[in-house]
Amino acid sequence: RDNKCTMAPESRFDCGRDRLLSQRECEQRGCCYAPLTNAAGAPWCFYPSLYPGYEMGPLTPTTRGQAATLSRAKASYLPRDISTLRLEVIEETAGCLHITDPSSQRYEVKLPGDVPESRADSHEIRHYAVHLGLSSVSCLHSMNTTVAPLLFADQYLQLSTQLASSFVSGLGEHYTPLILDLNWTSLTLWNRDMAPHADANLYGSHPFYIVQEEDGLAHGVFLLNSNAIEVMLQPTPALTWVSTGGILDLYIFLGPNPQSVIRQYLQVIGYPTMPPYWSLGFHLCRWGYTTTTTTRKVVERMHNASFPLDVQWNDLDYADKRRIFTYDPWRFGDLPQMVKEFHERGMKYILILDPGISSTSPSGTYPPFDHGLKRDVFIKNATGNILIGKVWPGPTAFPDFTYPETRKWWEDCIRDFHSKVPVDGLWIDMNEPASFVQGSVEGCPDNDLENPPYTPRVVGGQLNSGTICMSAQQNLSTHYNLHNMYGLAEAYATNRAFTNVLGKRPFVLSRSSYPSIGRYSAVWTGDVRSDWEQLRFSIPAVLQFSLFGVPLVGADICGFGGNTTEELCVRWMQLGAFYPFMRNHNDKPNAPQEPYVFGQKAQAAMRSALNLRYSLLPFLYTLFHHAHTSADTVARPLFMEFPTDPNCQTIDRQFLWGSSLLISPVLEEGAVELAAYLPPCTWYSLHNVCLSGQYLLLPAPLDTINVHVKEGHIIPQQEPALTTTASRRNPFFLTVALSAGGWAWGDLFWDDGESLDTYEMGNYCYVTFIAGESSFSVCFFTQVLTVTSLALPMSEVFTVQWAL
Ligand code: MIG
Repeated sequence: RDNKCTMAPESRFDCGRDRLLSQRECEQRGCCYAPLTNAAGAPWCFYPSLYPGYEMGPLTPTTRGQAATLSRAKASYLPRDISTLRLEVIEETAGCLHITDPSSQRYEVKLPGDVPESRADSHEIRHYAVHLGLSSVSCLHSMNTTVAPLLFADQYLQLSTQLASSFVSGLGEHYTPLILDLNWTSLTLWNRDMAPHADANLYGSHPFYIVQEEDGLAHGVFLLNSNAIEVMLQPTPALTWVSTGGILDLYIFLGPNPQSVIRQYLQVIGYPTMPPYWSLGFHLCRWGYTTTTTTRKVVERMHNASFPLDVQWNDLDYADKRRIFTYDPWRFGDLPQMVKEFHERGMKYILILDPGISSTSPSGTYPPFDHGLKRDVFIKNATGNILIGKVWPGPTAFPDFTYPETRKWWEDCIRDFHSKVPVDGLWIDMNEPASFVQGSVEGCPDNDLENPPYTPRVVGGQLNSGTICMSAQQNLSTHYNLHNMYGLAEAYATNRAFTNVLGKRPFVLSRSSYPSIGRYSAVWTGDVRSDWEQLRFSIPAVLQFSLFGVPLVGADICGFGGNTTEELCVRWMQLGAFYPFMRNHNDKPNAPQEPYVFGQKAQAAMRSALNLRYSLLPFLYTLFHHAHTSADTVARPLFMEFPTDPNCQTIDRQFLWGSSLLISPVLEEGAVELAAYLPPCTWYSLHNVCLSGQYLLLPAPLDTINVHVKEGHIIPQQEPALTTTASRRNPFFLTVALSAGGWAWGDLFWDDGESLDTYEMGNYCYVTFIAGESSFSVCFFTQVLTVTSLALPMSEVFTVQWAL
């Protein structure tokens, strides 16, 4: 017995995860008990090397792969243990392990929308499996899940796996570096209205991780499960999934490189949507633009100070008594007129929608609630009455977006509102869903859903903290099972409804997220504070959403909480100019942070960052095209592009746009230079300074953000303007960075920027640029329709003017 308990502290797997155990209780479980004084975090009660668990029966072929029965002779220590399981090992898709209870129908995740179309390269996954000589059984082994016992009880599912390396990313949404800390940390996936800070479960849940292995190889794992999940990370290196329900539906993506891991993941959850062109422009928002007069003045001052601005926003201020689908008759009485004026300037307008529907307006005065009642769209409590929580308008009911009739009602609400206020985008906030009372105004019943045998570490200590009751009833299942998908369901409903209303590409911005949300919505990283640390952590936050298939993402520029400073705001505008989604947003009580409130020097720096972004929008838009059609990432971690360069494995203070533009922002107060890493090849600044070398100290005065083009690439650009409506009419130009061999390549996707399915229907233009041998050619649709030969200048980076 003893020698089964002698593993090194870092290789111990916790046997007392569900609760704290005394020595006696630990040993009653048949586990090892050995206190440690010097290995902080390692468990004292842990599984011995041989611990009784499920025995696997023979594998028999199924239509999808092979299946076996798992059975255990003696129940585990967990309540409502399930002693017979069905294991299916699936070979046709990336799905590898599928573990269910054959004797009862357990909740299983169903992502909204159609199953993603099978993509041209969907055989890639099987191809690699064959290539690596994996049979279904070795697929099991490639995970090495035998390091600790599998547990499967009604409300506690546990699976451990060894990790191929310590370079693990993903498992959002958390406030972490890009590479997760494996030193006995735990990450809970439970959507929560919570300002980003360490050790907290935040707005979204993404049970997906990617592991960088040796030699540039990578693999990824996705647990398709929407219950509360806690992931334990330990230095073995190893990882343990604990979920409070559902089934174990585990996908393994074999890569072999990081970018193909992400593509394989997105083949399961869906490729990102193509955003409207204007949504890549600059967005300005704050809580506290209290009237249309104020809002108009903001636009006026931006314009007068020559700052590009595509989209003006309003927060809750616009709504009458904070009720969505209404507007305040006094402060926002001429809202429709204001939106019209913005449109006449070539601008767009977005406002906020919270899901909570006020339930206390006098009957007949607030149609969204009255109609919702009639159409039975609201979530019910355990006894079948409408569950009432509390949000900004006071007592509120919550639409059940998993119910088809709710989605129709939502579309009717949007259509009706849009006929009065022709908004261009919708901002869906508070959709964790957040509530100011725990569970409901009447509390929650005392049962196993509200107080499960094991509650993962969540902010507030209980699953129903800051949200609605777990035993609330939705069309598809209980809220206990569906909570993490509330925001996704709302984003899906909003995207579909808004598409039908507009007949154009919709723009939706969601706070809460779950896998596949990138098909429907952009995401922002919530209530970040105005400080340097939060500026710095916004990069891994944005890059993580890239890994999750949500390329259109950004943090609130200059910070949401607290007052910004001029220097911080300049640096944040410079970095924010390279967030795929660029919005400056501020909380109500704070000092203003619109670009025009600062001194002339700061304004000049912000203006040049904005103009730089606007000049690069054709390139950014083309990257979104590749995200939409090939699941490429837009904002890209260095390790994706240079997987074999060990120096890139952990970098998250710099990042790339696509494969050719390297962004190295200043993240420290007072800094005027910056230690940057340039992967080995030649890089050019946009001002024709050639750099090579690896670790460099780059000058970075306040008016500068360092951006470098990789040799061999051509960046399509356009003269900036105050809106994309105007900039899209400006001449294009190309920045060409020749390789040592004297050639370069680039491309451009161009369409009208707003129609639906332009790629799918062929209403676009795709241009390839090739420079080499003193000639320059422009090819349309890869066939050479127009070839312009020009004498190339002798310098290594140069600009070509060109008109489409
Ligand atoms: O409880 O609508 O994250 O961006 O300004 C705060 C007011 C509600 C939270 C969002 C924030 C927004 C704010 N909202």
